[in-house]
Amino acid sequence: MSGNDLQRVLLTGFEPFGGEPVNPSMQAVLALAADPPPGVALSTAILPVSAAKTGPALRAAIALHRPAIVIATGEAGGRADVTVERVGINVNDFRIPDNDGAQPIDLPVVAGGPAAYFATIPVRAIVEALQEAGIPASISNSAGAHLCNHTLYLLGHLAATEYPGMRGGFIHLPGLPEQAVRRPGQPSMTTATATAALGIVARVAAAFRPATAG
Ligand code: PCA
Repeated sequence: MSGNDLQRVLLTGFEPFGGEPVNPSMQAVLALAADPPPGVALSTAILPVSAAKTGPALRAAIALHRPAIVIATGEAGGRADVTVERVGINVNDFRIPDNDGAQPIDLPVVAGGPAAYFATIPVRAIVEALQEAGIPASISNSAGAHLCNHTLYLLGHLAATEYPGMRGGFIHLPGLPEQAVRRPGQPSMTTATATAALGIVARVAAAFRPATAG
């Protein structure tokens, strides 16, 4: 396969937020940037956790890298496995303030936009590939209403309005052991496992060819 056959994957992580010193998504994305999985043309970006800045940073990364597929990732502290999000809804309803102190409640991500966009990466195949590799994973039917959901919604909206054919999805990662140790009973996943998981996600998403009409 020539390099030109590879579909470029843009993998994004988020900066730490909510007073945490680290974000597992940032750690895993940086690790993959340093050691990309074979067979994937990979670009990476770390996004700010900000209602005002996340969208512009996502747009800038897409304009720069021109990916066929965008896989955004973030932290879902308290979840026990890698969750592949199915849908982004047109709601900003932040449980906690973002890193600028903003906390939109009951507002749309895109005023006048559709209610929701489904992820366009193969969510079920990704979950199955992760499980086959011995990594706990499941489909999630809600990405919440903070910046992770916001990002998944924006990916759908950008594909619908500016980047036809671009596919997008969102992966939530559990907290890191060093975070969970301060919250007894909270599940966690190491950066090594989370990094392996995102490598698998990128490979499965890039190998997938959606059925074309006709
Ligand atoms: N998790 C938050 C926002 C940034 C992140 O890593 C979320 O689940 O929306």
